[in-house]
Parts: sequence; structure tokens; C-alpha cells
Amino acid sequence: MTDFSRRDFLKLSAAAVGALTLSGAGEFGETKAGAAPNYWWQRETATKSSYCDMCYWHCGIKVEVADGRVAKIYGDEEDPLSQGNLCPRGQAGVRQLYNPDRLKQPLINVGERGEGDYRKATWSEALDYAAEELSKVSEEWNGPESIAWLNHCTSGSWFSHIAAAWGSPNNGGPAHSLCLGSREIASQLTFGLPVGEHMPVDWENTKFITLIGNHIGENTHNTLMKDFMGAVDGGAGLAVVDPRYSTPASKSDYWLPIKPGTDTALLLSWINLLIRENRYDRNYVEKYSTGFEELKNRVQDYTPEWAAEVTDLEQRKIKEVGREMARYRPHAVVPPNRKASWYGNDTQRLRALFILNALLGNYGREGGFYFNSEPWVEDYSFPSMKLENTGGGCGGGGGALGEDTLPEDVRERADNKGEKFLYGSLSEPELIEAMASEDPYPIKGLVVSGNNIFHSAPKKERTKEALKNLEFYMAMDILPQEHVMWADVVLPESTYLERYNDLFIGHHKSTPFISFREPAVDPLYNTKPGWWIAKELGERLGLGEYFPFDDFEEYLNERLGPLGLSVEEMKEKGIVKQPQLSQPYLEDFESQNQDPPFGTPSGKIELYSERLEENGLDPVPTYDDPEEPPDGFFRLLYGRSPVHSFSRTQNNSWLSEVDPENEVWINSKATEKMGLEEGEYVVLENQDGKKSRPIKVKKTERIRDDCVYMVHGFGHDTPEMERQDGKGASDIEMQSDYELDPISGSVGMNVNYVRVAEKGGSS
Ligand SMILES: Nc1nc2c(c(=O)[nH]1)N[C@H]1C(S)=C(S)[C@@H](COP(=O)(O)OP(=O)(O)OC[C@H]3O[C@@H](n4cnc5c(=O)[nH]c(N)nc54)[C@H](O)[C@@H]3O)O[C@H]1N2
Ligand SMILES: Nc1nc2c(c(=O)[nH]1)N[C@H]1C(S)=C(S)[C@@H](COP(=O)(O)OP(=O)(O)OC[C@H]3O[C@@H](n4cnc5c(=O)[nH]c(N)nc54)[C@H](O)[C@@H]3O)O[C@H]1N2
Ligand code: SF4
Ligand SMILES: [Mo]
Repeated sequence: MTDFSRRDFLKLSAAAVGALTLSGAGEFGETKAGAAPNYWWQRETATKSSYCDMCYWHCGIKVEVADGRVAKIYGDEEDPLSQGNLCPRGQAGVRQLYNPDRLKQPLINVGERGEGDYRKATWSEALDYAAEELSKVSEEWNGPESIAWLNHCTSGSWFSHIAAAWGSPNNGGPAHSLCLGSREIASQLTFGLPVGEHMPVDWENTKFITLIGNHIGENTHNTLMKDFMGAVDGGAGLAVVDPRYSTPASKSDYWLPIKPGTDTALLLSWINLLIRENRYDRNYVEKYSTGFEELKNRVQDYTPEWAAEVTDLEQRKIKEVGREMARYRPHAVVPPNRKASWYGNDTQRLRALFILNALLGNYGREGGFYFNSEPWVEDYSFPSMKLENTGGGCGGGGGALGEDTLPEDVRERADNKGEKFLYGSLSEPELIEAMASEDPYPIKGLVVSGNNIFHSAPKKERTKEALKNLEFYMAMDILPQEHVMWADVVLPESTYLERYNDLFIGHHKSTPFISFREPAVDPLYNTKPGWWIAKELGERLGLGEYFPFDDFEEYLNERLGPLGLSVEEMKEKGIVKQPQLSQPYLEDFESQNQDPPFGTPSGKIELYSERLEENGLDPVPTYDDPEEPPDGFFRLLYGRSPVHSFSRTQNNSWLSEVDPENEVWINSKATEKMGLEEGEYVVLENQDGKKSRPIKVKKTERIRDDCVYMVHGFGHDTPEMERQDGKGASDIEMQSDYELDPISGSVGMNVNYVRVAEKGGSS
């Protein structure tokens, strides 16, 4: 019997807001109803230590609490990442906590999947039911590999932990295949080292920067923006390669409005120019790299003259920028972008970018890339698990280049049937395809935590088919996002201001540090922290030995003990920097008679990759033209709003006020041809006839006329979250196609095209 439907859910939310306001915890209610005005000096105040979770940069924060309510969040001055400052999203964390639309209690689906008929449940009811259903799937199908785990939040690693302990290889998240996987694999292939979460660019010493895509300033990772602007303010030259006049392009000395998808040609032509004009760092290349002669032979034809034709850029500008790089080397750097998955040839594009950096002699040199110093923290000593914990968490998924060694009774991952790609962690869209097609084997259970599978993975319709094909689907989230309201069991997590999480282990140049999160306030509603939810579920699945701690302080104390630290001390400090012998540059290794730290088989920078050659792939990047948009269509490009994180903050009252909906950037010449006005609404249609929600036109000369652009994360279909429901359009709705990278398994979504199908509509 249906206890309550979507409509009731809305009513319930409204009632809950009312109740909350009365209890002083309403979204805007700062005082307790009925109480005398409560001035701040009369309040009981406390300062709590944590790190921000509004994005994965994880700036260290201090949280001011007054009478049990969070009053303000600010940057921890001791923290190398925030350095005392937060971006708008970081400050708006308080509105995530007091968002009236939050999930408030566990829910069990009582209708058809996707229709949103739920009944309220207690935690033990929901967890008993979930464990029973997951065990049934495992028994009736093919063991734990019949259940997939998709995680992308700070607590998600506990679900990956269950997957690893139980034995499901189908465990991962979006961070590899939809974000930085190809960049990480390319860096591993070339240098034998990852780029990692916090890109090790030596901004403070650089003299010339070339950004390819990489829209720093719209992509607002706190320290990255500061370091970048510090370099530009300090006089570093800047070239920006982007089909769009992006925020960094507006600060640049050279804007190269490249034809989308042709970047590898440009990079190869710079490699060609450095070699032909003998401007590369010969000593560095001889000393630290292998394969230079092969590289030289293979890039002979990729001249700037040729590239000018292919990329639609001025030959003069290509040459000038190439020569500027050479002039400033090794203090010239071409940082890789983070969202590296664009066109399906991404590992090779990033290989070209890293080879260019190597010719500039900048890797491990001042003003180029430094070597990271990770802090030393011991892992918790869990009993040995069936599989390695490969997935989830944040920013993860670099993907080792080693062989998979699965126990004999565990099947291969379902996402890489027939070894479609060579290396890399789980490819989320390929896993979803496997779930929908039951090929190579049926996956009948799915657990999603902190991953908006309807907004981050292309082919949304296919994702829906995959969900319909499941026997059991559970989601843990903080908001009733559309994909959450398809789940059979919905588990409401406490927000980051209400829970413990694991230590955050980071670095900023030569400063390795750990930061600590404690709950700033008690959880609101009937929500629970992710570690608790995973532990309770794990115990019910017979995996209790993998959660051998009673509470999270006990877990943290075991990790902190060897460092001479404790939870009590960390509550005070928040951040602990480790005095570690730091070797940011190659010369530091040389002065200590140590080999350079390149982790490739040759111990050198591999300009020519024998590993790729052995696998029938190009050992040196080559260039292929991208497919052209069909007649009358534009290529759809997408990026970030500076005040939103992906699709997760559109419902935040402060952030939605600043940026309530997205726009589609269309070149003014094209708008004139189509008779479109600035600010009018249009419906877009893609190459497969998929239509968007109405979106406002931004008429601009800041974009080429063969592509259009929109910010990702809008266009939600979520009646449960009124503030974001139907605002703007979703790029994912238009991304019904993708190209798979044969090296990393990442998926390029810049291969979708749109046209203006209709005028009118509204948001
Ligand atoms: N405010 C905010 N900041 C964020 C995030 C967020 O959600 N909000 N997300 C974070 C995450 S996880 C990521 S991965 C990063 C992503 O941020 P970046 O790594 O900077 O993303 P890119 O894909 O490089 O940037 C998109 C830019 O590439 C351009 N572009 C598109 N196609 C091409 C092309 O063919 N060639 C070239 N040269 N340029 C092209 C677009 O016009 C746009 O300016 O942002 C991070 N920072
Ligand atoms: N079309 C398109 N797709 C993309 C991208 C793009 O630019 N365009 N970008 C790609 C990139 S670079 C990335 S990194 C991925 C990001 O992929 P996702 O991580 O899936 O991105 P979000 O849209 O932020 O979804 C996060 C989900 O976690 C929930 N959530 C937020 N905080 C918490 C929490 O504390 N606990 C729990 N349990 N849940 C929480 C949110 O409500 C939301 O449902 O998307 C990728 N996919
Ligand atoms: S960059 Fe902004 S949202 Fe991200 S962790 Fe820092 S303050 Fe939070
Ligand atoms: Mo990302």
C-alpha cells in the first residue's frame, strides 16, 4: 500500500520546514520562536574544525556554532588550501545544512521504480530490507559481482569498502571515466607519476602559461585560482586555447580560438616547432627521456603551417606562442586540464601535452611541475579484503597501469568487455550499458552514493533502462535528486557539517598536511553519517569484521595514533602540517645522489611509449580530424558555473540567487541569422532528436560560430526541489552519444551536436 506519493513528499517537506522554523532551525529562522531576541553575546558559541565538502578541493574550514546552529563558515588560515579564504560555494555550505528540501528519513519505494511512491521507514527497517535484497541478488544471480557500486562523495569510500570486502569488481564512480582518468593514465605513461588531485604546477615561479580548455576562474578550485592569478599578476605570460573567450582568455596575452577537437594537432605542431627550430631543452631531453629520435621522425609532418589549416588558427600566432614557451623554458608550463575526457582520443591528446612539457624541460624544474610530497599517514589495519578497494571517494580513479589480478571465483569487471580499453578504473557509462544490456553478465543490484547518475553520465535514457532492469537499487544522498527518487531504498545522509569523515590527506607544493572533520552540529532530522550507514549495512551482509570499530573516533584515533596525534588534539588543530623532507625539483634528487623519481619501466620520461606500441596503439600521438557537426548543427561544449558544483548546488538558496539558471552561448552572427534575441528562450535539439528544456540565449562574440556552450548542472526534473526544478537546460539531456577512449576507457562527450529547434518556453 502506498504511504505517500511525490506530492505528499512535497507536503511533508513543507510541514517539516514549518516545524523546523518553530524549533529555530528553519532556513532563515535565526532565533527560536517565542523566545526573547537572542543576541550573539548571549549565545553559547563554539568553533569546530572541518574541511569543506562543497567541492572536492577540500579547503580547511572553521565553523562557528551558536546555540547549536551553524552561524558562519570561514577558511582556516593554517590550511594550505584555503589560506583563510573560501569561494562562494564554501560559504554557502550553511545553506546546504539548513536546506528545507533535504532528505529527512529513510524511505522505501512501494510503487513502480521511477514513479516515486514511498513510505517512511525506520533505519533498521530500511537497512534490514536493503541487506536482504542485496543478499538475494547475490545468491540468485552470480554472487557479489551481480551488484554494482557507484560512489562519489566523501562517505562513498565506505560503500566501495563493502564492495571490496564482499567481492564486487563493479565498483567505481564518475571521477575516472568522466573526469580526469585519461589525464592520469597519460601522465603515468609518460612520467610514471600521477598528476593527482592538486595539480603540481609551480605557479609561483612560472613565467609563461598555456591553458588548453582549463577554464580557471569558472572552474573555481580555491587555491588553483589564487595560484594562477598570482602568476598572472606577477607578470607571467598567458596563452589560452579555447573556442570560447573564457574568463582566463580575458586575462591572456594570446587567445587561440581553436576549432573544437583539434587540440592534438596544435600540440603536435608545437612539438614540431621546438624540434625543428632547435628550441627544445636538449640537455634535459638527453638526460631524462627516452625515444626522442622516434618522436622527431614521427612529428615531422605536423608543422605549424599544417596545424593552422586544421585548427583554424593563425599560423603566426601558433608560431609566436611556441617561441614564447621556448623563450621562457623551463619556466614555461602547459598545465593539463582536469576534465580531460572530451573527444575519446583524450589519453593521446594529454600524452602530446606532457611530451610538449618534457621538451620544455619543465617537469621537476622550477616554474614547471614540482614533485608532490604526500604526508605519511598509516592506513587503518583492516582484515585482508577479497578485492582491492578501487572505487568511489573523491577525485580518485587514476587507475594503475598494472595487471588486474582477480581471484579465480570473481568475474572480470562488466564495463570492459572484450578489453575495449587498455588501462584504467571503472568506466561508469560502460558499466551502465552493461547493466542495461546484461552483457557480459547480469548486474541486478546497484548502490549509488553521492553520484548523480542522471546528470553526470551520458545517455540518460539508457541509464533509466538500466535502472528498470535491476532487481534492487539503493541510493544514499542528502537531497531528493531525480535519480534518488528512483531508488527502492533511499538513505538520507547527514551533511558534512553534521558528521565525521576520514582524514583528508593533501599537499600544497612542499607542504604535506592532513585535515580533520568533526561534526559541527548534531544531525538534523533522522539522518545518519555515511560511515555509520555502511557499517550497519556491512554487518547485516555478514561483513562485520571489516568494520571493527564501535564509533568513528575510535577509527580516527587508530590512524592518528602513530603520528602522535588524537581526535581530541585534531579538534583543536584542524590541520596538521608534516615537516617532511621535501624534494620538489630534480636537482633535489641529484644533490642527494638519488635517481630521478620517474616511475616508468625505463625510469625516464617516455616520449615514445613501448607499452602502447606493444598493445597495438600509437607510441607517439598522431592526429585524426574530429567528425564535423551535421549541417545546421553546432558542437555542444559545456563547462562550470563559478558558483555551482556540478548538479548538486542549484537548490542552494544563496547560490541559486547568484546564478539561478544557465544560458546557451551562441555566436552573434549565428543568432542574427536565426533572428534570435538576447535572453529569449529556445529549445535545443540534438543529432538524435533529443530536445532540451527551454534555455535562455546568450548572444555573444565570445564564442566561435561552429559551437555553442552551456554550463553543466542545470535542467533538473525534481519536483521535490522546487528551487532548481526545471531551471535552465541540462547538457546531459543532449549527450546521447559518446566516444570511448581506447587507452583509458574515459568517455568523450564533446561529440554531440545541437540546433535551435523552437523559440519560446520559459524556465
Ligand atoms: N565552480 C566550479 N568549479 C569546479 C567544478 C564545479 O563543478 N564548479 N568542478 C571541478 C571539476 S571536478 C572539474 S573536472 C573541473 C573542470 O574544469 P576544467 O578542467 O577547467 O574543464 P575543461 O573541460 O578544461 O574546461 C572547459 C573549457 O574547455 C573549453 N573547450 C571545450 N571544447 C574544447 C576544445 O575542443 N578545445 C579546447 N582547447 N577547449 C575546449 C570550453 O569552452 C571551456 O572553457 O572543474 C572543477 N572546478
Ligand atoms: N554532462 C556532463 N557530465 C559530467 C560533467 C559535465 O561537465 N557535463 N562533468 C563530469 C565530472 S568532471 C565529474 S567530476 C562528475 C561529477 O559527478 P557527480 O559527483 O555525480 O556530480 P554531482 O552532480 O555533484 O552529483 C553529486 C550527488 O551527490 C549528492 N551529494 C552531495 N553531497 C553529498 C553528501 O555529503 N553525501 C551524499 N551521500 N551525497 C551527497 C548530490 O545531491 C548529488 O546527487 O560529473 C561528470 N559528468
Ligand atoms: S574551492 Fe570552494 S567549494 Fe571547493 S572546497 Fe574550497 S571553499 Fe569549498
Ligand atoms: Mo571532475
